[in-house]
Amino acid sequence: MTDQHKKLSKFLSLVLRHEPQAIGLTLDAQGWAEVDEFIAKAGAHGKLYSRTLIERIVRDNDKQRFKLSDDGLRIRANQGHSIDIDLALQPIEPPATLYHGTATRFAGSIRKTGLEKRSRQHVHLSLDRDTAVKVGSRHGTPLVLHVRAGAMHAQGIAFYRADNGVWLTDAVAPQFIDWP
Ligand code: HQG
Repeated sequence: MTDQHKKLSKFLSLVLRHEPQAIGLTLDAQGWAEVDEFIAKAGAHGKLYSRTLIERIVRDNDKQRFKLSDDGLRIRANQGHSIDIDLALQPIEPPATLYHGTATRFAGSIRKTGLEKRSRQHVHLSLDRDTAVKVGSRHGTPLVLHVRAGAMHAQGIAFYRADNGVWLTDAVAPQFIDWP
């Protein structure tokens, strides 16, 4: 992927997750945009996409951040939104343990209140430790917390798996977190 493609991939992420209004785009309630409308409106803001380029971005994205509808006419981000949309994911049973990557400097606060979704729509959890290390490293010295997802689920707390494999839940109370 060229640098230019990376930039256009990041801009697509910005529009679909956080700021559709930046190019005058409206997403539907489940976060979908019309591909042709996105191309036209992004183009009017100096960002030049083609359908082929969008298909490539979707296919090659390292975290599979985007999804095209089956008919190829619409696109949405798989997760990570700050805007209020409903991904309409079905709750499913999680594995016994999931991992959350954070930074050591957040430890004191997380011990008090547990994991909160902050600016996003969910708390993001990973199936494997390595991914959690990477997620945590974005914020500073990584700290990997073990979340007792199975126990939470047994108490009726809902879990979802986004189309790119990221696990999502509303919040994780301190009693469900195991510290390293
Ligand atoms: C922390 C990336 C203090 C939380 C990744 C995290 C992921 C608290 C930060 C996705 C806290 C929020 C999401 C509390 C939570 N006190 N800090 N009580 N509760 N936090 O970026 O999980 O590249 O919104 O630990 O791969 O880091 O965007 O969430 O450190 O999948 O596709 O508050 O974003 O994917 O940070 O990352 P974020 P995240 P993309």
